Amino acid sequence: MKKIITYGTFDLLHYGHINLLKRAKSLGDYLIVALSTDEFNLEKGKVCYFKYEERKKLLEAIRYVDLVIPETRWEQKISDVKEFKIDTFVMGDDWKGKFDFLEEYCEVQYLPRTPEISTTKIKNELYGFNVDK
Ligand code: C2G
Repeated sequence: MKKIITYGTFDLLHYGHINLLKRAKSLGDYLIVALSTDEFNLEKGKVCYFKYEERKKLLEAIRYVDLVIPETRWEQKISDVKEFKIDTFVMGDDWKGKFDFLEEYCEVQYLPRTPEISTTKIKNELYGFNVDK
């Protein structure tokens, strides 16, 4: 069984996220999503609309997602890859190059983002003014 892992906040879940998860799952048989906790998001400078448990419920309802685990810190990726015996680490290409250190432990793939959509764009258009994250 080929195991895939990806990481993210997935707030205000949208089709760009779904495109990423669908392509990530197509690379193997089992997809783990490491979901940023509310506390870790603050470290990332993000304030989520949906709390962790709500974002987790949404992700668990997606057919491509097999398991959701918490992402609590930047440094957990190597231990996650080892613990879950991951074959491929996947991220959108806005992160291109940032996680190449994982190539020592698994395949690393950066997939093209869905360009026209983002959580920030949704917030800006709904609120009618610029939010920074
Ligand atoms: N994504 C995408 N297309 C979009 C928006 C997001 O492909 N239009 C991808 C991102 O590239 C990422 C995933 O969806 O791979 C989740 O995006 P975010 O929730 O914004 O994740 P991020 O805040 O970048 O967190 O340790 C890694 C971090 O937790 C990544």
